[in-house]
Amino acid sequence: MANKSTNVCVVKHWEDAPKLDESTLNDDLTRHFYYTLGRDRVGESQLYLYHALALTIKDRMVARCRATNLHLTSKKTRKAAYLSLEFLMGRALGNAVLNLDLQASTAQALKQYCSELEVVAEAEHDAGLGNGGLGRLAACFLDSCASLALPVVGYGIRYEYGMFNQSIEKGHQIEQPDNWLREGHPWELSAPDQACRIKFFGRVESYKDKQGKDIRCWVDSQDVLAVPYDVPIPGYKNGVVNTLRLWKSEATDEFDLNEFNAGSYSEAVARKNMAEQITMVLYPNDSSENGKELRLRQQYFLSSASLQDVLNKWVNQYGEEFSDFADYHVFQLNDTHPSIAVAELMRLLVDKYEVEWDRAWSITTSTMAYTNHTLLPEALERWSVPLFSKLLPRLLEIIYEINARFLAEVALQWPGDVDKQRELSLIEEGHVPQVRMAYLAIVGSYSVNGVAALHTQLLKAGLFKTFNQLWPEKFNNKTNGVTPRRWLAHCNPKLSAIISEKIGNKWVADFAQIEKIRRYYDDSSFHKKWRKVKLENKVQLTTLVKSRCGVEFDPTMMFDVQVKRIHEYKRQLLNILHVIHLYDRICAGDIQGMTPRCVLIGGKAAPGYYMAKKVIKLINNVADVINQDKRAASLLRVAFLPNYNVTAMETICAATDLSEQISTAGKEASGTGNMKFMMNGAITIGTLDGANIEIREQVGADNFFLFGAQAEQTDQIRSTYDPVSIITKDERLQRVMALLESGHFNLFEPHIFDDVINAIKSPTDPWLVVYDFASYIDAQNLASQTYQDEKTWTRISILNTAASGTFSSDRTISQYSNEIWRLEPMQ
Ligand code: B1H
Repeated sequence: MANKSTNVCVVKHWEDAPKLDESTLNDDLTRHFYYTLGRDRVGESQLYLYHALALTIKDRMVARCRATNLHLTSKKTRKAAYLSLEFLMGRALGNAVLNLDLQASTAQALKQYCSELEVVAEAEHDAGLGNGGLGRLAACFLDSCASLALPVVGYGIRYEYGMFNQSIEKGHQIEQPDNWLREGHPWELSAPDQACRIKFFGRVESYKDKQGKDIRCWVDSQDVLAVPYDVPIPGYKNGVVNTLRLWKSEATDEFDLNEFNAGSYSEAVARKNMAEQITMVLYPNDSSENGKELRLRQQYFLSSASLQDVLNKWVNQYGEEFSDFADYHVFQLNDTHPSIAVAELMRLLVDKYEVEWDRAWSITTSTMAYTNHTLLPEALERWSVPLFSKLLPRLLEIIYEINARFLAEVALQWPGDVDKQRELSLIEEGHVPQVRMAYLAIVGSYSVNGVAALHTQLLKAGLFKTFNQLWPEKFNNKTNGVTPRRWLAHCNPKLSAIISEKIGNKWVADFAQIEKIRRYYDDSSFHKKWRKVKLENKVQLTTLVKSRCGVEFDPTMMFDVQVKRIHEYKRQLLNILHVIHLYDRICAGDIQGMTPRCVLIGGKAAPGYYMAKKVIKLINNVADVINQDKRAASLLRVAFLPNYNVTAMETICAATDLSEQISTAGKEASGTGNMKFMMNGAITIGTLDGANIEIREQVGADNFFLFGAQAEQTDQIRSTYDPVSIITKDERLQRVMALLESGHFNLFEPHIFDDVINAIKSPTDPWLVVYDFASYIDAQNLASQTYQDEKTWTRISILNTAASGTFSSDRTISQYSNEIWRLEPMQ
C-alpha cells in the first residue's frame, strides 16, 4: 500500500518528467525501434515498426494518464466506474494518432522507414474483447468519456483469447482461437502492486464479536489474484487520457508454497491452471446466456476486483470512513453481467469495513446504476442457487438478506399479495431455484436504463412492468451512440475532408455541427465530390472482398450490406430470400429496370447456435450459385465476408450505399451499426425497431426505406400466423420457396436446408420472416429505383450524414453524465 510520502514523490517525478511532444517523436520512434526492440532496418517486417510506433505513442499518453489520476486524487472528485465483461476496442493506433493530433509528425517519422501509417496500422491485431454491439458500445463510451474530459474508468477482463476468428470452409463457419496477445500488446501497462485477492468456494462461519454482534466470516476459500493491466484511453485533442483497467487472473503464491511443501506438486500446478483459466477466454454468445460456472467466476472476478480497487483507493486517501463515499462514486453496470457487484459491494462494506447493513445498503443503492441491453428471454441471466452456494457462499447469503428486506417492501406496497412477492423475488422458485440477476440489478440500483426509446418503453411496459410501478423514478432511456472519431473521422478520411472543407473540422469534437452539411444537400459540385469519395471507398472494399471472399465486386453497382452477429431475430434469412428473389427474376428474364447490386453479408454465429450456422451455410451456397451464373454477372454479386470485426467495419461502413437493419420489430434493443452506416451516408432499409425509429425521425420518413410489422402488432400477428397460406398467395415468395425447396442451392448436399425451410414455414416462427417478406421486397424495389436517380440518392445520402448528429456517443455520454452520473468535466 503506497503511503502519502511516496505519492508525493511520484507526483514530483512526473511533473519533472521530460515533455514528450511532436518534435521528439521522430527520435523516440528510432530509439524504440533500435534499442527497445533491438531491430535494424534491413528486412524487418512492419510488425516491429508498428510496435516501435505504438510504444512511442504510448509514451506520450502515460504522463497525461498520470495527470488525470493526479487530478482525481488531488481533488475530491465524483467519478464513475464502467463495469463491463466486454470492451470491443479493435485497433488502437490510428485512433490514438488522431486523438493526440499526431498525424503529421507520425507521417513524417514513418517516411524515414519508407512506410506510412495505414501500412503500419495493418500489423495491429484487433483487441476483440467483446461479442458485438454491447462490447463495442463500451469502447465508444470510453472514447467519449475521455473526449468530454469526464472522470470515468473502464473495468474489464483481459481475456487471453478474444472473440474467435471465423473462417469459412465449404460454406461452413469454422472457429479458431484468437490468440491476440501472441505478438505482444504494446499499449498496456501492468500494475502488479495493485493486485487484489478474489475469494471462491469455502464456507461461511458465524461468531459473535466483543459487543455480541453477529459476524459472518467467509473461510477456507480458494483465492485467486486479480492483476491489473491499464490501457490508456486518449480524449480527442484535449490532453486527457483516461484508463481502461483490465484484470488478469493469476494463482496466489501461497498455493504453490503450501502444497509444494506438502509434496502435492501436481495439485498445486493444477490449481494454478484453475486460477489462470478464469480470464482465459471470452464467451462467444451474443444475446444469450449459457449458464457455465466459469462465466459466473468471470463475472464475480471482475466485479470484486473492480470494487476492491475503487474501495482501496478511497481508503488509502480518506481512511475507512464511508459516510460520503456515495457522493463521489457511481458504478455503471453494463447489462446484468457484472450485477453481482451489488452483493459484492454489500459484502465488502459490511464484512470487511464493518459498515452497518442499512448504511451499506444506502451506499450501494446510491452508487449502482444498471443498463439493460436486451428483451430476449434467452439472454436474461439466472444462476442456480446450488451453484451460487458452492462458488460464492457468502454472496448467496447476502442476496437472501437483500431479498428478504425487499420482499418486505413489496408486502407493504401490495399487502397480502403473495403472487406479487413470488413474481418479484430475486429467487425464482422451481425444481432448482435460480437467482434472477436482472432483479438484483434493479433492486440494487438507483437508475435503470434502456438503450433506445422503443426499448425503454417496452421494458417499462413488459419485462420490468411491476418494478416500474414500484419505482418509476428509476427508469430512464439513454439512446445509444457511436464515436464520430473512429466511425467517421478515422474510418472515412476522404468524406471527412470534403465535410471539413465546407463546415470546418469542429464537428469531430462537437458532432451536433454535422447538421451544417445539410446546406449542401442540393449543391451539385458537392454531390460530385460526395459520389467520388463513395466510389473510392467502394473500390477499397472491393479489394477487401476480392481478397477475403474471392468474389469480384463492381464498385459502380449498389453496395447493399448487412454485417452484424448472425441471429434469427436479425433476419439475415430475410435478406437472403430477397437475394434469391432477385436471382429468380434474373433467371426468368424479368430484369427490366433492375438495379445492379453487390450484396455483402458478414457476421459470426455463436459456436453452439445451430440455426445461425445453417443461415451462414445458406448465404454461402446462394452466393456460390449466383456468382457462377453468367446471367447474373452484371446484375447481382453476393459475398459472405469471413471474420467480420471492428477493423473490417471501418472499411465497410465507409463504402456502403444501403444499410440493412431488418430485425423483427421489438427484438433489437437499439443497434449501433445502423448509426455507423448513417454517419457515413448510407441509406437505411429497416423496420421500426430499436434506434431505427429515432434514425428515421431524425432523417425524415422520405429518406428511409421502411417496411415490416410494428412492435405493437407482432403479438397479434403471431396469434393467427399462417406462413404457408401467405406463401401460397404471394407469387414472388412462392417462387423463392420453390427454388429453395427444389434443392437448387444444395444440389450435392441433399436436405441440408430442411430445418431452415421448416423454420420459415412454421406458424410458430417468432421472427415473422414470411409476414414481412412482401413489404421488404417492395421497400427494396423502391431503394433500387431511388438508386438509379443519382441526384436523389446523393441528396438522401448527404441528408443521412447531416441528420446523424444525435447518434454520437458524446451525446449519449453527456446524458449519462448529466442525468445519471452527475459528473463534472476535469477541465
Ligand atoms: C446486446 C447483448 C448481450 N444485448 C449477452 N445483449 C451476452 C447479451 O455474452 N453474453 O452473455 C453478450 C451480449 N448484446 C446488444 O447491445 C443489443 O442486441 C443491441 O441491440 C444493442 O445495440 C447493443 C448495445 O446496447
